[in-house]
Amino acid sequence: DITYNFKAIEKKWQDNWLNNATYRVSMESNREKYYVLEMFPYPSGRIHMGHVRNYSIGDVVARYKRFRGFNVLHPMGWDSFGLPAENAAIKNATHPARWTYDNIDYMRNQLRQLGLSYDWDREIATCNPKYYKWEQQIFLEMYEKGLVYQKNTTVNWCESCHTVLANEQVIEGACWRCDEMVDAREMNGWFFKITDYAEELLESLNQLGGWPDKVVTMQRNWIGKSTGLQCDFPVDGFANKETLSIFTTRPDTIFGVTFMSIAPEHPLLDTLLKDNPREGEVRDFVRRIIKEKQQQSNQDFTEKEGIDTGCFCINPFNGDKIPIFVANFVLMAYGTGAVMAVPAHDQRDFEFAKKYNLPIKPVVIPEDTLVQEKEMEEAITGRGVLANSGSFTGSDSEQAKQAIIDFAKSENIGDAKVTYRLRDWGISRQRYWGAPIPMVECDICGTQPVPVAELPVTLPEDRGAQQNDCAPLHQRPAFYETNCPKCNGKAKRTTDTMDTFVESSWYFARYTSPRFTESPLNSSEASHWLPVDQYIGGVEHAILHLLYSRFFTKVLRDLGYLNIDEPFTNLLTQGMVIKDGSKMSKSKGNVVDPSDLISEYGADTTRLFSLFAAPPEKDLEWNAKGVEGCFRFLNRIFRFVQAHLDTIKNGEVITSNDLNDTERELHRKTHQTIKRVTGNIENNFHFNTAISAIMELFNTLSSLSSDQQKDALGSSVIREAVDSMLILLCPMVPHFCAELWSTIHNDRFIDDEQWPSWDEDAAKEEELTIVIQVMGKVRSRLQVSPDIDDATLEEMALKDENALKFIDGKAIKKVIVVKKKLVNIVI
Ligand code: ANZ
Ligand code: ZN
Repeated sequence: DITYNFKAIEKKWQDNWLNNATYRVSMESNREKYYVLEMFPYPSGRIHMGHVRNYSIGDVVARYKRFRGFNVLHPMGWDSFGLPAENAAIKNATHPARWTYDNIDYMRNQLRQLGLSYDWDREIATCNPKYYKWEQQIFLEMYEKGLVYQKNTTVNWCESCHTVLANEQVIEGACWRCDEMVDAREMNGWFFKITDYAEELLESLNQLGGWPDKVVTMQRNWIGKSTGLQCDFPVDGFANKETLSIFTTRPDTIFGVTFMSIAPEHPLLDTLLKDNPREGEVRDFVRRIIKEKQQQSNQDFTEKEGIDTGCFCINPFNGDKIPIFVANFVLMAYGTGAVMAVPAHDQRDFEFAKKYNLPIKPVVIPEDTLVQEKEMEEAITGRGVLANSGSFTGSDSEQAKQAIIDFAKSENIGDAKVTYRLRDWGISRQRYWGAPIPMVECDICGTQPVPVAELPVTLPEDRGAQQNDCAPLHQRPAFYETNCPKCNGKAKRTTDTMDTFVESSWYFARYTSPRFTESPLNSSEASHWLPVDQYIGGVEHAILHLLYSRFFTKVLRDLGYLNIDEPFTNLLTQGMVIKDGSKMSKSKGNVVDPSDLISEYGADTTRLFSLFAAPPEKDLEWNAKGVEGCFRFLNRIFRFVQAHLDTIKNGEVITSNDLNDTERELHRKTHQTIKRVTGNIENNFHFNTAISAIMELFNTLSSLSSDQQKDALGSSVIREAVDSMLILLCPMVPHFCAELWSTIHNDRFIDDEQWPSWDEDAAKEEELTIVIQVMGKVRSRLQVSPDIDDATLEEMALKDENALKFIDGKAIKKVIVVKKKLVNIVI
């Protein structure tokens, strides 16, 4: 059959791979392991082009590494808890599980139609009790270790998703899922103590040389480590020696403090307002600010405001008496909730001082300039020499930082202090479709963990109708009514479920022993396969999922399950798929359904296009012509192979160097292409340039084999070119290559072959010798590549030292170039 029947070919090979479990792996192998993983999908209903791109990239890596002799683990599964299932179920009056599993069946089929080389025996769905049972056990083991706790606190609330969100899930004030602005609410919830790992999460970012710098920087900033001084300022005129503790990163400016700013929620405020004539006014202000904070999602944009409490405290360094303000920009949850304000050197304090007419006192003078208060138009934030700073006057501000910390320490009023911006991870969600938190509340015994032997705590079959302001499980007595594990009396289960990001924080580890029934992880499998050598996914998880997974890896290590510090050695963050200049999405109405592409052109063309149109880290612009072009390319190869089948089959391995010029040209091109493609994949996954190189090879092959003017191509070089081309292309278009390979090689599997290697000598460009004449006399020679153009050749000749000697500064009248032979300079 001479036409490229992609439908039949793709079906044939997909069945073959499935029936032979071609991509099943076990650690019982003497080949080196390689673990490649793409971020698993949420089963939303259908595969979109972003998935196609992500999974095609991963599949190229997996297939390439197999050809290189690795034992490749390449699993797939479903991040299947989450809100869409619940919302769809409410809307269509079905069960979230029904909706989810139907979607999984549909999407699994779509993935199979793409010919992705997964070990399907390892498939997991996180909404399956066989998965979340282990998550509940991990939760309990973390609880035992003090890494899980419960507290009442201000949380981020998304009204449209009707649930609490972690700080990482609030992106510029809005919900990560639905883009709705979030509010602040006081609520009880469960937290993972990720802050216990703040320092290690920061420190081991240094091990992640295989991650994009951008992602590492984002995580570093998110963790936000600050080193400085915590110092006590005594409150003036209070009998009980009350002090205000501040945190500053600029101890060198401590002599320039002219007021104090404290958070509206500061616990000392009650004491300060006692018998205080300003009490009413201050309380009104505090009430208003707290309310505004709850409504205003992005605090950065609010106007800086404050109010004088009428109280003072004393600067322990110079005895200055300074007013205490309550200010809307001071966060209770950061540092100590109190700030020593230095308007001369902090812009925010500067603006505040201008607004409320407070003194500005410069104490760090840059270089030799003399700063006068009335000249200052903004804060001076750089380093300099200390002024007006007691015994520290005259010292360099950077050195003064440590000296002032040491002094505070010796006087017992302060100490060096490290602060992190990172907050603990709030994991309670007021939703149904998630893993139940395995805790019970007993009136007598208090909060009690569910015994491990009773796991899993499963969801009730029926979700029930949505009632406002109430978690669905809270309305299901059959679920929450239970007995206390300690006293056996009546008790209530926790009715919140876990954040779905908990499931995705350890799924990559569960893939190493997905059916293990004794504990969350089989340590010997986990230590064999982990870390993931190459992880691939969207950059939108730069903090979220990638931070949580790093945290879980360290926790699982400390619980004795893992022996690694970091989960993902290399990370590739792929760009978006865009159409008409914006992200392809349902809401924009610009989606191209991969299924349509697959039925019109086949999976191989779909994959080829998504790899060819852009390097992986860049955005991929949809282009219908590009798809057509990829389809034509495959058709041309297909026809070529069919037309030359006998020649190719007869070709023998090239042994001698006895090739004619045409043969040498193709032989060289083949080896150059192997070298380029291998380099493109190994160095930076630039599959687009790899594919271009293969296209060039094919063009050379087809033009040389039809060029009547040239020496005839022997079958061996043709066979070498075709064989190499098929293996090089196989990671991208696997069905196509498997089919042609088996046609050429009498039913052999291309999967059993090895990646071709190149011969440096064969790949070397042949050089031409060009004679340079000046006034018809040979004066010099040049070694150049055969595809050099005349203009470049002329330029090179005119710069040649020997030629210049004979030109001797005379005017050049004419330059004659004889193609590939000679340049004559007429003076
Ligand atoms: C005095 C000072 C002088 C400050 C100066 C800065 C510049 P980072 O680096 O982000 O950690 N600060 C401390 N606690 C705060 C809170 N709860 N809410 C708002 N601001 C707070 O920021 C640390 C600096 O932010 C601290 O250093 C403090 O202001 C302020 F020329 O102290 B600084
Ligand atoms: Zn939301």
